[in-house]
Amino acid sequence: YTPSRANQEGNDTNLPVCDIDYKALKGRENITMTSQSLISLESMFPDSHVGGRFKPSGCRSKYKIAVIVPFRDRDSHLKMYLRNVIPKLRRQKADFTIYVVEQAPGSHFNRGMMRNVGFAEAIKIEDYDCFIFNDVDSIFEDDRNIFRCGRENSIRHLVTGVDVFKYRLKYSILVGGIIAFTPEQFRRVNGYSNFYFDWGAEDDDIYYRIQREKMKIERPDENSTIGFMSTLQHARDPEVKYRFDILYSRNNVTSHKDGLNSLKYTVKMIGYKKLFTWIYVSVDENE
Ligand code: BGN
Repeated sequence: YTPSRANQEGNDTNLPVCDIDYKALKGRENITMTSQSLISLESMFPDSHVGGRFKPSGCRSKYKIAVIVPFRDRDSHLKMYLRNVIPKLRRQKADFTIYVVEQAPGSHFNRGMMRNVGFAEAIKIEDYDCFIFNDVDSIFEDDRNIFRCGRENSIRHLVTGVDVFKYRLKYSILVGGIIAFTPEQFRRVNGYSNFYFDWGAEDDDIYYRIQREKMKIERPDENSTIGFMSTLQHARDPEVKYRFDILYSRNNVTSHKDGLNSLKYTVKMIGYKKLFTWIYVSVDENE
């Protein structure tokens, strides 16, 4: 009994392909702050499939989406994330599964690596069409901001403005927060660098990988509020000390051998929960 087999229950192929019903979308909304328990959250969404997969009823989504959320020590953010993001994605009639990739103690947090692990593990479970990497503190405000990938040479960054930067991007090449890659696109850039332990710069690093591959960044309409995002507040994380040096000296030289193809980790546990699939992973910082 594997989740992928369970997900094949019921023959979806007879259903018509879903059209997004733009009238059923709510548009931009304030984030709902909640201190609900996970159990009460689960009871809000009784019809999820094993491992937290959601599928629309009555139609078949065009794409299967994995949402990869790197995680450590942010229980309250995770609950807020689930509370706000799941209803929006359901209104978009997405076929999606959230993967919470939690880094075990013993090494500094490495967000790039957690995203790489999420990709590598999720693709073993299902044949996803699109991977959306989403920080647990980054919540999209508008359900018209459809969670989907760009075509071929176009990486879709789903953010045009961030609340704490006056609803702008901090700088034009920012690709943090929420970003979508097809499996082909993610492999082409060799995923994220594994070098950045602690906070910062791994997103800038992948920007240069995208640029090196001569792919472009697309975003929702910059003249509307559709791409606006709220952030959940937290104490500042320790920063990667030499991130400027790593970013500028190493990226172009080593990105073809630092990333998905050099990723080393140990999966300690996979939990197929009601609202997400939990991947608990340890990495060796000194390797
Ligand atoms: C930047 C960080 C990003 C982060 C954004 C938004 C760096 C490296 C500079 C060379 N980049 O400053 O990682 O997503 O802020 O907070 O620190």
